[in-house]
Formats: sequence, structure tokens, C-alpha cells
Amino acid sequence: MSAPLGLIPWPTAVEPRGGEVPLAAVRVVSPDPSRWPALAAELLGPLGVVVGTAPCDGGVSAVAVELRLEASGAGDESYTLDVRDDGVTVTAPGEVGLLHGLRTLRQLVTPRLTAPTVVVRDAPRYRWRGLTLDVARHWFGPATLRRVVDLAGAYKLRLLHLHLTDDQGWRIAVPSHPELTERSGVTQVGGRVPPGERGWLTAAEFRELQEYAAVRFVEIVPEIDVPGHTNAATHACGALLPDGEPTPAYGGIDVGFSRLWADNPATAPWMRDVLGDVAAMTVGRYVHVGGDEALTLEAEEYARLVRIAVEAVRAAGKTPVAWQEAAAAEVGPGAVLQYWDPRTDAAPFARAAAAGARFVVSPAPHAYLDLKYDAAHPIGQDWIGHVDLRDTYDWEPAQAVPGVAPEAVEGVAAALWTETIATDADLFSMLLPRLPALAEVAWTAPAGRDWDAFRERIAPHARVWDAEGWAYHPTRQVDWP
Ligand code: TNX
Repeated sequence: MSAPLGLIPWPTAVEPRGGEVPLAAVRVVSPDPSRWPALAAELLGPLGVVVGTAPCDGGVSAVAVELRLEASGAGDESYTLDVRDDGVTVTAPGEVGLLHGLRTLRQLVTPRLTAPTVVVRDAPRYRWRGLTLDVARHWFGPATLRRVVDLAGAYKLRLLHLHLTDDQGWRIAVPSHPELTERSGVTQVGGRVPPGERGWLTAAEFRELQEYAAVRFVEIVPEIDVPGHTNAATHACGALLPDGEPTPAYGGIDVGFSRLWADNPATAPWMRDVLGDVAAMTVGRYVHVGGDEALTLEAEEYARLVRIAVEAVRAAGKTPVAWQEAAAAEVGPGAVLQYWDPRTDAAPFARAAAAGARFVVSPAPHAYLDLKYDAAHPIGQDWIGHVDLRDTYDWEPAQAVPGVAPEAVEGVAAALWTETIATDADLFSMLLPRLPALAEVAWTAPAGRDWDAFRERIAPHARVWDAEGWAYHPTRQVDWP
């Protein structure tokens, strides 16, 4: 083969058949004709998808793409994609595998609307393949969030974690406390959200976003950040503070100054109401309670507050997720800790893992997509250095958390904080090309990963990003077309 197939994430096994099949028109043959043809048409982008349900519908020139559900010993996300001269078959034990197979097919399509004939067998290394997105520092509304779901899904990510609250703003309706969005929905870094924007998701918008994501097998994980990063809450609810006086709105980008008070009688009921409401609005399994950078809290009070939050999430039937700091608070078996800061004492991580916690790894030097690509990059932070494409690619998640065994690692998440990111173009140019690199770290076993191959495979993706209107940063580490 002359050029490598531009597949990202790289599959478990790829066996080229040496031919090429025209795919200008395809006919999707599926187990659920009410849903798959339309979804396939969207996923397959430039291919003309003829909506038909039987192998002979749609005219002679349309190549059949047959989706087949078939039990197998492999995991629920596994699939086999067989591209032959006479048609395409995707076989999987579940719908999510069929979707992964279609996404792989999409990446095989050449600009001439053909695909190389090939057999791809595939299954992911990790279950939790995610993106954390901060919509609190700068607000990004439902239309942008749907585009982010599309991008994440295209690279086979399964979880979109929305950081919905922080010092600068509160981005989700909470039925028991409407003042949160009434007072803190419109604020953000630098002042207020742009004119014409509401600044927060209504309950209906949150539900619709989850539905949009669920069709694409992406699960939304909402985060309500406590007991630090709480200025938007205390701006809206003065009762959360000892003196009862609401704090002023905060439009800067410092961290660590805000907090809740464990002995304040309003605090625990407020946390239970808010987390209970958000859990009730959440379709997915997880609710993230933050727990990061509560720098003005003593250890004992911090731990009490985190445990109230974690228990409220469990009482609502969800699995709690928290940033790594919560390891010191005894979050209990099954809780998920998101590792991010390698500069800290590792002893609590080993103790938490021994007590049954799971780890999702987002080490800042590799997974923080708000960090500048290089010193010259016009937006982004640099508190722990720069993160160019190769930094996001060349690292090993199983070894990421000191003192934690590989078996306790549940997966990998990229994170995009938005202190310096205010527009869709800024947002996408921080995600691209780095998010696909992290998607491959999360999906592909170490034996299948190779930087030199990756930098060649990713170059042609720029054409698709252009077609989708997704801005990207043309890092010099890749020879772009
Ligand atoms: C640390 S990461 C934070 C965020 C900032 C980020 C900036 C984490 C759990 N807390 O509040 O936005 O650094 O890179």
C-alpha cells in the first residue's frame, strides 16, 4: 500500500484487500430502518445515502452497506468492518459497535468518493474515553455543544463531561434554586455573556442535548463544582456564606479563592437539593461533584463537604465523579477520580484505589487542551508548560497515576478549560488536532500506537475538518495537505 489508511483511532487489526470500491451512492441495510439510514447519512458525510431497507432498494448503482447485529465474544463496543468490491458489511454485537464501524468507514472514504477494500477488526482499550469541557468560564450554547458532540463522536469518544459551574458563571437550570441561573447565568470571564445569549441551559435544552448525544452514543456527565470554585453560587445565594452577604460577580481567571462552609446550616441542604435536581435531570450514569482547588479549606472541612456531595449523588442513584483532590476525602468504592495534576503527593491515590476508587486520567502535560501549543500560541495557558500534538500522543495512561495499578484506570479524558477561549474557532482550534490524538491514546493498545504513523494518518483529516467548519491549529509537527 502506498499511503497508510488515515484511520484514527488506529484499529486492533487492519487487513487490506488491495482493491477499491466506488461509494458515491450507498444503500444502508439495517436492523432498525426507522433510525439507521438517517443517522448513517449524517455520519457518512459526502456519500449519497439512499434510504432503503432491503438489499435491492435504491437503484443498481448504490453499494449496499449492511449493518448486522450478531452476538460475539468480544466487548459491546467491538465491530468488524468488511469493505469488499461488491459491498460493505459492519458486524457488531451492539448498536454502538455498528456506529463505530460506520465511523471507520467514513474515515476510509477518499476525496474521489471511493474506499480501499479492507477488513477492519476493532475494539477499544478503555471504556471511558472522554472530553471535559468548561462552559462556565466562557459560555458555549447548545448549538456549539452539538458540534462538540459530533467531533467527539467522530473519534469514538463516549463521554462529554460539562463543567457547568465555576466562579464566573452557573450554566444549568436547577428547579429548587432558580436564583442560581437568574443571577449567575449571564456572567462570565470579562463580564457578561454576549448579547442575545442566555448563558445557561434550560432543563429542556439539557434534555435535548442529552438526546442528541445519546443517538450518537455519547453520554453527558454534568459537573457541579463544590466545595471550591463556588463564587457563582455564593453570588446568587448569600445564605451560603457566614455573613449572608452575596459575593460580587467574578470575571477574572484566578482559581482557589471561593468556598462553601460546612458549619453553615444552609450548606448541606443546598448541596443535596442542587445535586439531587441535577442527578434527576441526568440520563447518564454519572454526576461530577468537582472537588478541585478548594485552596482556602482545611483538610477536615474539605473532606466533610466532599462526602456530603458524594453521598447526595449516590442517594440519587448516580455514580459520583470528582477531581483527584477528593482522593483525600474517602469517596468510597466505585467512585471515579479524575487525575489531572502531577505536581501533588500521590499517597492518597494509592489509598483511594485500594478502597475501590476508579481513575480517569487527564494529566495536564498531555491531556489539558487549554494549554498553549507553543510559546507563540495566541490563546491558552502555560502554567505547566506547552502541549503540542506529540505531547498529547506519546504517553501511557496505565502508568499515569503514581501508585495506582493499571487495573484501576477506567479511561482517559481530554480537558478544555476556557478562561482564554471565547469563540467557536478558538475552541475547535484547541481541540484539533489534539483531541484525535487523545482519542487514540484511549482507544488503541500500546502495540498499535506509533507517533510517526499517527502524524501521517492525521494529515488528511484536515480536509474533513474544513468541510465540517471545524477550525484547527496547523501545528508544524504535521505536514498538512
Ligand atoms: C486547573 S484542572 C483547574 C481549572 C483551571 C485549569 C487551567 C482543575 C481540576 N482545576 O480550574 O481552569 O487548571 O488550566
